[in-house]
Amino acid sequence: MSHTLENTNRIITLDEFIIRRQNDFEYSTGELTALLRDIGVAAKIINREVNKAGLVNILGMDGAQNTSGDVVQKLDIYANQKLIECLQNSGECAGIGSEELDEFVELPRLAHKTPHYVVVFDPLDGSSNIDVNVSVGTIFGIYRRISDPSGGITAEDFLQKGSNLVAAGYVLYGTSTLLVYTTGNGVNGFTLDPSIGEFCLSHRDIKMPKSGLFYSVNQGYYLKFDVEMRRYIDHCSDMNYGLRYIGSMVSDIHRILFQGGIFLYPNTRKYPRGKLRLLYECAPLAFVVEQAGGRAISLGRNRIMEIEPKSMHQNITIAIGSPDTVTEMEQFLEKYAVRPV
Ligand code: FBP
Repeated sequence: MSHTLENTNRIITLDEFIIRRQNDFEYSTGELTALLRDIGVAAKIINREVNKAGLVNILGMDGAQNTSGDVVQKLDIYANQKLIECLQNSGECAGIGSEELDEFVELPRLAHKTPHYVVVFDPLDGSSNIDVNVSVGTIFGIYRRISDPSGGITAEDFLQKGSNLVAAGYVLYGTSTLLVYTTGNGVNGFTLDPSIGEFCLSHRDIKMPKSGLFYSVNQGYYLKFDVEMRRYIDHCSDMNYGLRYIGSMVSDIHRILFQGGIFLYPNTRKYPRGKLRLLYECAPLAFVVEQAGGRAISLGRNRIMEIEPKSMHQNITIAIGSPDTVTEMEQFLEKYAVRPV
């Protein structure tokens, strides 16, 4: 019997899975494989620090603020640094864009390498939850660069639509640590087995429920939402949907991937264009959710994956989750909208 990935229940590590699925990629030269492995290594290092955060002096604020005005946590900085370091291992990454850095950064080139990819990431999403031991995550997206690989990277290499992503995913540092990713051929999840230090295939070909009875929004902002959003939230409670909001998008999206439902971050007075970042949070998670059968739109009713970023730290409103539940929300926007967002 040939040892295909499908008909086996032996341990399949992330590395083996990536190599065996390499031919799924359009440009399957091993470069993307090496990049995904670099991200896997960074995730293990960050996981080690997150897990012992309470024991070492890495909790709390660094005191600095990032471009979006968020107070930066020490672990944010650490995670950011580790991702940058690890993405230099294979030499396949020409540059990075991080939620924690104002501008993109060109990475030093390895002698015999011509890197064709750039990576965007939110090193530690939900960072406001770190100090209270609530799950946080790393979000990443990989684009094939547009600029000439023999030259330097440019902003256009990063300001690409989500539909240009060649791979995207997240690492969830929760009760266990999971890496979930897609290359456009379905979504698979790998659980870190600390005893062997390997991410092992644990969730094969994840498919999101078509609808769900959970909605996820910071209802504390209810009075600051537009009328159509308030009408939709009223509808959710009329329908006895359960409200679940962890306050770290990766954790909320991960729950919806398995239990269904919808996650919303609408525009508010404080965030007139929404709070979440198109490049580092919304587009990569939209790619994963769509590949699992879900939907992701802005409250302007545009498909997140089709929105062209205008700047590295562009904010966007988002409704993401089970296809039927997002469509139901969309109908509320159409019915009650008083002005296009
Ligand atoms: P960070 O990436 O800076 O952590 O911000 C994003 C985030 O924490 C999301 O993970 C979460 O969904 C949202 O902000 C929570 O925002 P709010 O506290 O306004 O509800």
